[in-house]
Amino acid sequence: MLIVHHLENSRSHRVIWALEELQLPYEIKLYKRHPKTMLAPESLKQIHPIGKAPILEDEGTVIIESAVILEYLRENYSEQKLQPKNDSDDWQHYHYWMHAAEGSIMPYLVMKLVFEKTTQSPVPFFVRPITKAVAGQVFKSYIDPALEVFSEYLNSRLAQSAWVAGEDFTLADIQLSYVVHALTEHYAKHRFEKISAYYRRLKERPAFKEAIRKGGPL
Ligand SMILES: N[C@@H](CCC(=O)N[C@@H](CS)C(=O)NCC(=O)O)C(=O)O
Repeated sequence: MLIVHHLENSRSHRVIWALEELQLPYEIKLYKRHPKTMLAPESLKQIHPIGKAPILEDEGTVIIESAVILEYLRENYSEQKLQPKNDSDDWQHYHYWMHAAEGSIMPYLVMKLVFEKTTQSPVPFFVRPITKAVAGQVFKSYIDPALEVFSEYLNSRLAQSAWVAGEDFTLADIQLSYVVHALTEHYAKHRFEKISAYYRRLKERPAFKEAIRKGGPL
């Protein structure tokens, strides 16, 4: 039996979503975040020493990293579903978005969140303008221009095809969904028409909704 070690309100929603798309039997083990720090509980480290979600267990094999998990499902269980058609150029796009989501785009989104939190954390009133100025400068010179480039590139990709790896929905769309959520809701605020329409299409998929129903809200 496949077991998803799922942290509430997290990226591990994507693994449940993929399992729903593939209509595979699986079990969810739910972990709660620490109410103050929002970190994963120590018990996740008993499954894998890194202690971050998602973790997939398959008959004693323990797999971490969402892209690795999705690729494991593709190689072992998908029967060629949720992937581009054989020998098409779409594979290039598939691999790019599968890796870029966590490897290239997510770090900017996490940095933005961390800097935003820093400016909100309690500091003496005379220090606050300094933390705000530093964060503002980092946003302006480093984080926001990078997010703009990724958003424009994704928007132009979605002007060419319905899904990121061509005309068929694939696991790369699932992997990218968390980034799309953060870009649309928090960074770009629906400035990119194609990304916003794509985001709506992702959320309309029955398997997406079922994953929310079983794993809890994002
Ligand atoms: N790149 C990893 C990210 C893993 C990760 O940071 N997961 C978060 C969930 S959104 C987590 O476990 N956070 C809790 C913690 O850091 O304690 C992946 O895609 O699997």
